[in-house]
Amino acid sequence: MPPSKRSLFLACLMLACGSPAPSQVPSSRLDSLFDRREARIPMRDGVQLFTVILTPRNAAGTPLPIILSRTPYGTSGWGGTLGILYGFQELIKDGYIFVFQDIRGRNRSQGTFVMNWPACATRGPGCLDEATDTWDTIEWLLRNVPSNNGRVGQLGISYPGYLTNATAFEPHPALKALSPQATMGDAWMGDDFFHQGAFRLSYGLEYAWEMEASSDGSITPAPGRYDTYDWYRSFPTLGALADAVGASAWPTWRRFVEHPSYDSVWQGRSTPRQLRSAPVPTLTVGGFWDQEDAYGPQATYAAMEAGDAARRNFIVIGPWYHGEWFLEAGDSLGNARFGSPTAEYYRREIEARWFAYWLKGTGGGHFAEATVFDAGARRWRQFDAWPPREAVTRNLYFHPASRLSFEPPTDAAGFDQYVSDPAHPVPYRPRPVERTYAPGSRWKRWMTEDQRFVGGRADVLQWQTEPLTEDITVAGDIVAKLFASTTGTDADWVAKLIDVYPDSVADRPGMGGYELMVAGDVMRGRYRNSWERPAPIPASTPTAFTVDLHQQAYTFRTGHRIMVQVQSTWFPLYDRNPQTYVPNIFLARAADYRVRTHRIYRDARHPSHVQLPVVR
Ligand code: PG9
Repeated sequence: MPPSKRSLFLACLMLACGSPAPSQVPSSRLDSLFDRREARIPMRDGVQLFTVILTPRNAAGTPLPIILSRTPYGTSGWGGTLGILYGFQELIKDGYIFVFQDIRGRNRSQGTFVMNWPACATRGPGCLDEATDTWDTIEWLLRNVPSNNGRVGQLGISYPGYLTNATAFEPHPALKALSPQATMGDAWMGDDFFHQGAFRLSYGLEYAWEMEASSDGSITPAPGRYDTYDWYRSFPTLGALADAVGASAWPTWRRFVEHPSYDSVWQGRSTPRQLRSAPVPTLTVGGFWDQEDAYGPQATYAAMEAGDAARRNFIVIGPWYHGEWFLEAGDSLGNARFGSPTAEYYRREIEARWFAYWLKGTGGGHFAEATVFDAGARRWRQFDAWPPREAVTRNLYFHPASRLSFEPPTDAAGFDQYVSDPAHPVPYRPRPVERTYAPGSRWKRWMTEDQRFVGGRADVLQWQTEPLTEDITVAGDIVAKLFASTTGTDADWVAKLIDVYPDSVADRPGMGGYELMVAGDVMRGRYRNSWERPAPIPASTPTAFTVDLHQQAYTFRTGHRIMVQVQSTWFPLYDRNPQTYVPNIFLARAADYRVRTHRIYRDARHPSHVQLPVVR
């Protein structure tokens, strides 16, 4: 595919186009709606950034605000002028000048692309980063775009969401509203490339391949098998895989290899670690089932909230995959049904009103601090703090015979165990595991797959409650506290919180007994005491591990059960832990990968449990 089509295709898959948007506007309407102008905007160092400016034809000289979106995926793609016909329909009706820009080194812009370009450590004349490029762009737009009203908003989803957050490091005074959406907040801690130390193998490799084997996304990753589970498993080590595909030529892959732990390279790229307040009114948007960047919106909102004395910081989290709210109706995700078009509601009632207030001064300006969708109860909820202050932590404890209950264990000893074999890892979703962004890939909905597909495996443990006699609603942070041991010296711990549907679901018989993952994540055991300084796990010794499962707003309904699953592989989304401590897993030898026995303890001294934030 030619480069421009390729990047359009890439962005399309990331944002899941292909599922027709509910009320599509034919693409020929772009020309009838807007006057299009292309510009090469000079940055302070002389580099020119390719920019498309769309001015509504019917504006007739009325001063309008500008909405800016910057992208690495091409201004003609879904994050640019094509997407405008889908996700921006409500904004188009209200009347804005839309501006799309290729960032440095991507597509038609000059300069060098740096994946997640770190913000300047100190601001000054020599400093250059995404914030300075955005400042220079806005300065130029204000002077050169006729009939702008001097007010600018910025939004973007995913990488463009990260770019929107980056603007906050040095916001231009004309910038009046920001909406970072599905933002990559911290690529090591919980977003695209690592989760709590475990490397996102398939995503990290395929994304770096797509973005860095060419400057315009024109290279498609080409795993040698349709079922990439088999393909990734055929390489005994990460080094063998990298050699086979030439990954050492890609800067981001080299970053993985040279910086496997949470050092200054990752910390310097983490927006939550650096943003301390919201200098501009900010509406952060995320999805609870975002398969790429669920953590970023939660973490960046929380970081900005810490210093938000001016009350400019707001959050929306819906029942969505990565960017679903931009293109779809949002009434379902995989087999989960939400009872109403949640994405349409968000675009019309929240996003459009948000920009109209801050950029045009229309509306009352009353926005809930937090608006979240409870997919179990199928309703939107508003809170005046996020996580809600009224949430009470209740612990769900593991017991013998696969039981889970709010009663702590009293036994003096007790554990369940499994054999974890890196040669036979647990798939993270039902096979075949198509290439991440392959046409028809089930990537975007994997987090809502029925977890029964692994329930019968001997290397997946599970505990579940009796059918609930009343609804239990959670809102906020969910955390698994595991007491575990390995016969080796390193191990990964995956914990999943699951809603088990009743056996009989009257209106949808096919959902009988469905196991919907409400929250889940992985942590790499070597980082249990420090993300910066890994250490071996003492062999065969009960040891405490914390797995952050992040946030949810969800009602487990009467008659449903709550389940927790624990396992040690989630492949090939996460690489295999050798289960033998080596200083750098990217350099591990085949002989380091060993079969180990893992125990999860559930006695009075080692009461493994999941912490639930329970609200009314
Ligand atoms: N999840 C993609 C990404 C964002 C930021 C860094 C790396 C990858 C994206 O969809 O843009």
